[in-house]
Amino acid sequence: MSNSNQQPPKRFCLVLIKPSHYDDDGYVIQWLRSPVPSNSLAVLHGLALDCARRKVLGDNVEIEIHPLDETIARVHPTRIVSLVKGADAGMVMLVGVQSNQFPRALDIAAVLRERGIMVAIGGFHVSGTIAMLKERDRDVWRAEEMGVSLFAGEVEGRLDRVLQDAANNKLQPLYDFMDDSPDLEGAITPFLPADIVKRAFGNTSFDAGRGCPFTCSFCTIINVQGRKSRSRTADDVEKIVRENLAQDVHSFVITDDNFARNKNWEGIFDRLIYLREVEKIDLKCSIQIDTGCHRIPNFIDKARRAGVKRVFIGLENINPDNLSGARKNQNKITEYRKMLVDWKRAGAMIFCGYIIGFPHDTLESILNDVRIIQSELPIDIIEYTCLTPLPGSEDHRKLYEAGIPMDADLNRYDVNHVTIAHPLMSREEWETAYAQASVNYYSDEHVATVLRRCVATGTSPGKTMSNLVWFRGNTEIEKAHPVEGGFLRLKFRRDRRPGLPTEPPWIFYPKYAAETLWKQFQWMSLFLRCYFILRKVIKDPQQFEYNDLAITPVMEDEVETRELFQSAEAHSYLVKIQQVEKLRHGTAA
Ligand code: B12
Ligand code: SF4
Repeated sequence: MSNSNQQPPKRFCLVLIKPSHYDDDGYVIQWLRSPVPSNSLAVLHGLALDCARRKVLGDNVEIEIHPLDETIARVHPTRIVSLVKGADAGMVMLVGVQSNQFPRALDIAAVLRERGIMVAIGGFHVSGTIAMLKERDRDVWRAEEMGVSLFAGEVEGRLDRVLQDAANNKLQPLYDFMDDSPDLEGAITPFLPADIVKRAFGNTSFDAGRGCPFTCSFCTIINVQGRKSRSRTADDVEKIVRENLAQDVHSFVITDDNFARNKNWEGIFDRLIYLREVEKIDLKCSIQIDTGCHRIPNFIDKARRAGVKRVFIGLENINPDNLSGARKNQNKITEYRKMLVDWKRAGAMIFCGYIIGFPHDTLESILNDVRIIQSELPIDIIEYTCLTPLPGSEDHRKLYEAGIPMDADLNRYDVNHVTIAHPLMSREEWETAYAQASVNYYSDEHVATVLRRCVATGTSPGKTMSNLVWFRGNTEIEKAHPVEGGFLRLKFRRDRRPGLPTEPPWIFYPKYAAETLWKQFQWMSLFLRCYFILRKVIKDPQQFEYNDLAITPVMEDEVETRELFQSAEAHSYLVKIQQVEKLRHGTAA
């Protein structure tokens, strides 16, 4: 048959946008470079590529995909309208939209919907509120009103249908798969193109599994992804690694909330060990785990051999009453040091999440806890967050159902803002405690201590110093939470939150230039200060003999000697666990 009779292929334009959110001044938070790429975007992009390859819209339709991570790329809604209208058909997907990103997502959607573009939105805010609330959340309802299609649940195995509905102009108002979580074994693998990965300092991300068995009341994950571990296989993970090695990407952020409870953790580690030790492939990764992971036989040792260089641990608090109030009973303060020392021995850089604003916290208790952590626990980096009733969590549902006031602006649900009242602290005290905890932890003196511990235990002091600078600088200089921080803040005059005035050029540009120069100056001086601390530490002839309360091996009498166990709350916790131990061994409590 002659080619001249064939129709040229039709183009379906699919734009995938992972939105950012607004800063306190109403400008979109964006950077020239930002270290953690969006796994939600990687997942949707991987699935969309698969749909394009399989030609799910028909043999004569090419699906062209445009992934955009707004944290590192400017989103021009009007240009996107032209892009979609320039094709034969198309749609925009707002992906992985968290609660704090929902207002920004709606602002993008509004422009697109006004111009007749089909838009669908999914991610934790839609899924979490649909899972937990009896009524429709106010902002989700606004999306529906605009004619935005909602997607609740996970899209593996379901993207064909959404795309086909869009191609037939029959996008449904709601796709609800909350009761039917897909199996991840053999699922299409997440993938981000090299140009996005480069802007994330060469890191890419993938989720090796979803779901967590625990029941923390502030957590959304268990209500959205469930409590049963669903995992990718070792073969899937090898495929992800090889696809990325092919584009010269060697650094992976594994985004499972709790990789230690991934049912395939061992098989996945064994495969990574094979790649590193037998095939001599240079790869490294970061994982998130819980505080009980050191009790899993071989976990830490295999993590080390699999190239785990950074671990994120949900320590959350050192007050047992706060932990049990949040049903985080798996966090046992008596085991913190053993677990941390084991990771130190494995040479990993330790990042701990720490929540500020639990009901028993006061300004004084928080600063006292920071001091105890500094002297007794071998943590490298602390990531502070404000206790936030995140939509999708049990905390949020309870407050919502009880009619207790919560901040109405979802943009503030970024765990960097106070959004509820506290029983013991005023809002100002809570905000002061949150800011001061960071200032105190990242003091020059403590930076020196952390670096000394690194040298003595075999973690890279240079890399740790860079992370200390990063966390301190993003908090103090950029006023951004470090995990959503970046290098060189970008601001666009016209990208301001609706409702706030567009500043005239003669005010905006000089202010932005002065602010940028001042910030770079502060970054430079912070870097140099920490660099000189590092030099002093590594020039110390006694550097390898350094020892202190935090890195010394765990001893029997610690509950009597360490300040960590001297509070009234710690005392009653110790009594309780001693009673449990006695019962377990058959003696009367
Ligand atoms: C890795 C991670 C990060 C990474 C990367 C972000 C990312 N999304 O990849 C970093 C470190 C940057 C990060 C930062 C933050 N994060 Co975060 N993060 C996670 C984590 C642990 C994994 C994300 C992930 O990969 N999920 C897997 C993906 C595939 O799931 P998904 O996004 O839901 O997408 C699926 C479906 O929803 C659906 N879908 C999604 N979008 C769409 C769109 C359409 C159209 C369709 C059809 C389908 C669809 O398909 C996907 C595949 O099935 C989650 C918890 C979790 N388990 O998800 C928290 C989580 C998303 N983060 C959260 C928060 C609060 C934050 C921060 C605000 C605060 C902080 N300090 O941590 C910042 C925000 C910064 C930012 N710009 O994203 C909350 C959000 C809660 C909420 N109600 O909004 C979560 C749920 C954790 C928690 N504490 O409860 N995070
Ligand atoms: S351990 Fe982490 S992921 Fe699991 S329920 Fe608690 S907060 Fe959620």
